[in-house]
Amino acid sequence: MSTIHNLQAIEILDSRGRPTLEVTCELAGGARASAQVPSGASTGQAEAMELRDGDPGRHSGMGCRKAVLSVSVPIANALRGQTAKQSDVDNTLIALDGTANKARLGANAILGVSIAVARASALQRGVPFYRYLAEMIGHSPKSLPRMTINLFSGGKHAGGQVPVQDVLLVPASATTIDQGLTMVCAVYKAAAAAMMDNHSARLLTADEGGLAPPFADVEAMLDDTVAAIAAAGLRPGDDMSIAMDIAASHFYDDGRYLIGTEKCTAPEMIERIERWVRDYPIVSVEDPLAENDWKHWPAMRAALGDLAITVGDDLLCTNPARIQRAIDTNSCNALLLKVNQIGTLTEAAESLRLARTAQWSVTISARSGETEDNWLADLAVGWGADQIKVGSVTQSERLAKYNRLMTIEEESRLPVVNWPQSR
Ligand code: 2PG
Ligand code: MG
Repeated sequence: MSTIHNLQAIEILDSRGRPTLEVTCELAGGARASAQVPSGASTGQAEAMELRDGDPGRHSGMGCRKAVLSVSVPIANALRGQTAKQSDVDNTLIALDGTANKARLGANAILGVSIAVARASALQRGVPFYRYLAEMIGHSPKSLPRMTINLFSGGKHAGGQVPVQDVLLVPASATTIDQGLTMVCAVYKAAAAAMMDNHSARLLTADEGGLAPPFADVEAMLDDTVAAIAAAGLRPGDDMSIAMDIAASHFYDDGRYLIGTEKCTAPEMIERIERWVRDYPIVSVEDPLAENDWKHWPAMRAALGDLAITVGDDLLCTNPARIQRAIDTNSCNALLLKVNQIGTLTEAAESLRLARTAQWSVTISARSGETEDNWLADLAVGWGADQIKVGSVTQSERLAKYNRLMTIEEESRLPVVNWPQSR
């Protein structure tokens, strides 16, 4: 295995026009690879901390020059000459940072290094990145993930015109990535064409490219989804199912969920979501309750039963301790895995392992602030994700991942994982 020769970083801009990092790793063997770092908006409280400059005169304090320095000075000094074995590299990063939430060196700096080192190692070995990532966890990829693709957005990604953050399409009957994307593009076009008729609105899109008209309520969002599926000539529930990211932490206040003008208790919220799942072909519900409402998650999970998977995002923050708590309390049965919530590939792999031990489903997810980098597609294939969540089909920072999936499909000939059962 090669040793690390150098690490450096530059500040670049993400899909929201906010600074982020591109980290480059050079191995002594000659391989040189870069990785760009994503950033969330609807972040969980337990997420690892990005290091931002805090200088109000530059990018409203969001600059990443301090994180760039973290890479080029302390991290580069600590890793230079060390072998590029991923667990050793990541453990050095964790020890060097020394905080529980990566606040000193910055989770953004640490993630960039973790991925850049892995990518350079794959290049050095001459193996596709997804195969290298698979080997890292002792996995042999047998399938491609099923896509969950944003159609409509609200919440923090769209100015809060409806509380629920995302309604996503799941091309259930597609047997290939190419077919799934073709189906989703048809539904997206049908929904876009209906914007003016239904909402007297021009095409307004949210951070991840989802359409964001001024829906009267969440039911209208779901009705429009089913109508767009049908308008594209597809069968709701058979060809195209629905996933939701409720992102409930972001409309939870003082023990109540604020849905429009109503202030719901947790049991009322559970009842409402169960009704949505019964009334619409919904197969996956993410963050139906707030991240610290642990008391009510088991009842939520029980209410969804086998109808839809109960996915923890803000609840879990890809954090092994929180995942273990959710397993012990039967609070959910699916993990949303975002590497930057925890910081390194090695820690995220531990989260994946825990989820798999509990026989959970796993969705590997992008962030609302993304870059044109495509490593997420390799990660989702390499780590055998059941689902991948990237955003919509109209922006290049999203399409970079879908296009990479198509390339992997072409070269690997792997089938798309068989999920969900139609309903
Ligand atoms: C989420 C993600 C992606 P963010 O909530 O699942 O949609 O959003 O990156 O803003 O946390
Ligand atoms: Mg989420």
